[in-house]
Amino acid sequence: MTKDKSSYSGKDIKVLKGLDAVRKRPGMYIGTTGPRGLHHLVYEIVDNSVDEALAGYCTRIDVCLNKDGSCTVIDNGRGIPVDKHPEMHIPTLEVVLTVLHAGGKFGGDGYPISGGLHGVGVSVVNALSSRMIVRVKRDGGIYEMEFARGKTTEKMKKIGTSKPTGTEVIFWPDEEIFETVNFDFDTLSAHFRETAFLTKTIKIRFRDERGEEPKEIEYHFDHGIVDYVKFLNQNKETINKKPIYFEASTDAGQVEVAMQWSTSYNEMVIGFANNIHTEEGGTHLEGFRNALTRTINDYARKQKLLKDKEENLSGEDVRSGLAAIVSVRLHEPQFEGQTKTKLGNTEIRGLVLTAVGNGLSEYLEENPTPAKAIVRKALQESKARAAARKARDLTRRKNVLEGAGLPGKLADCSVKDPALTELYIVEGDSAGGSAKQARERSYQAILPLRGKILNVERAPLHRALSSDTINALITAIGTGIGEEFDASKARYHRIIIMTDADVDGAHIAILLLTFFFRYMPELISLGYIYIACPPLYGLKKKNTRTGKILRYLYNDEALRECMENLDDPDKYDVQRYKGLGEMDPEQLWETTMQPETRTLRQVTIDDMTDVNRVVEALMGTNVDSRRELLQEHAKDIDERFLDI
Ligand code: 0RA
Repeated sequence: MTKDKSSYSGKDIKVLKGLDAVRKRPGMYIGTTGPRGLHHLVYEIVDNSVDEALAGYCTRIDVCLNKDGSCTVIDNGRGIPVDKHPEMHIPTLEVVLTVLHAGGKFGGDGYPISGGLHGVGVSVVNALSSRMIVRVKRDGGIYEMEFARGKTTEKMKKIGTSKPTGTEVIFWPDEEIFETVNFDFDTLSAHFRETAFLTKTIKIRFRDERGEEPKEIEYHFDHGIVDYVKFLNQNKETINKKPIYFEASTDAGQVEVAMQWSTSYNEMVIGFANNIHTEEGGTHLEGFRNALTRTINDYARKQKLLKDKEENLSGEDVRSGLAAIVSVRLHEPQFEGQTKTKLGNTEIRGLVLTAVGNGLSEYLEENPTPAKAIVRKALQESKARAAARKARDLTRRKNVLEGAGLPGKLADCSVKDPALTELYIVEGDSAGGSAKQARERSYQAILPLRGKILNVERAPLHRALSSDTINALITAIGTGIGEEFDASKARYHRIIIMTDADVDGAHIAILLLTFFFRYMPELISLGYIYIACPPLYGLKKKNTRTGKILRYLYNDEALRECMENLDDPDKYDVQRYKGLGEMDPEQLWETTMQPETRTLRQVTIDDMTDVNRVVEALMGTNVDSRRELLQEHAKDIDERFLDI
């Protein structure tokens, strides 16, 4: 691509504010100082390199995790400008790295469209690094500068000459700021894969040199988001073998869409705005869904696949089994919502609506065989849904007749404000009984589940909805599911899965997580779903009548450590709890339910794609992919389940 490389100069950069603010309140800039915030540092630098790629100047990015805890990001873009800044009278490079929000992104024509993690800038990374080295190849030279905690420690100097251009950043995340400075290879790798899917021109090479054996992976996808939907559907039987793809652009921005249906029942429509995953949706997805439903119905009617008197296919019908990527790029994205991942720009709705309307109807006209298969799949879904609705209406009426909207087994709490209440989902009637006695009934509700929980990954919706357990869960939680889902109707803001600390308990927990992931994923995003951690062992003195437990131990390592530190281990007995039912209500309260002493693990979704793949592989019907995944993760399988 040929572009005028001299179009940008120091004057385009607007100066805003110092970096002390960032160190004082890091959360304001990177969300958290936990692992998520730590990884955001890497994304921020890489996103700047990606911006160079989107502007047509950069083709490869190398990321390396170094033995000394630092991270190196190298790109072959234009390089950060090194000329003297007209207002600040220091090198522009120094301005970009030491002044908050300095960057071509804010005004100026340096960039056509910028990504960036909500565009906080490389200076934020500098502020939060105990040390940073930047090398720039530009204007024929190689320039180097060094910083510590956002302050210049070595002025810019020329250290060599170079024809090729580019930027290299090495940074050491500050231990004074972050809870942990240990980068996770898998988390970063999944993010780079996503970035590479969304930016087809880019090659991202990722190395980890920290371990004995260095690890390395390279991402490059010639077909971009088309490769992405194929990846999402890799274990499934597809309906349109070749993903549908189209793109469009107007003054409002650009849109790119790829879509492919499979015979599965779930919907996987993922939206991005400037490469940022919009977890909470937004105008781009509204436009997409609207156009999709309308276009498929129009086509079905025209082809007489849908009779005149028949009702329209619903949005859920047409999206059943659909994997789609909707990626938009725009100049000034507005991010709204609880986690600032909902796109708010209204002009984007129309852009996507028109693009999908035109692109999809053209595809359907030109490809009658897959087009008809897609409509047939939606028709099937519609019939199943009608049958399920009938069944549900029946149970509803039954509930009304019985005078209660809530499941009979639910022992509800008396407080009504959901922000204060908790629902314990408990395996088995006996544990349920203990939990009912143990609980604080003002704000803790108990829902005991008897028998097997349906694996919703393998069941079509109408079957899931005829399961008593699933119905009890849905009515107790109160949000509804699918198009009726409304997070604000949640009756509890803490929903706690409490199962035995054994294999069966883990299995039940996974089935429940699968249910939440498929039917109420927003509750996971909102952080409402938790897993209770009951103790595995109780330690008590031998030959005492009271049998009082001195200590509870939650895993094998804690037990080993505890035994090593006892002066005379022979004086003690260790009791292994096989189930929640073995603890008396008081013990259950103390160890697992009392807010001051219990341990809860909040369930989070870091990467939808990976979770989706894992859930599909583990819970779906493809035996080979399940075996592969289990073998791959034989060591840490338990952790992986619980981190879904
Ligand atoms: C400010 C202005 C320009 C580029 C960059 C910063 C830039 C930052 C980073 C961070 C990592 N790699 C980067 N590459 C470039 C515009 C430069 C121009 O118009 O020539």
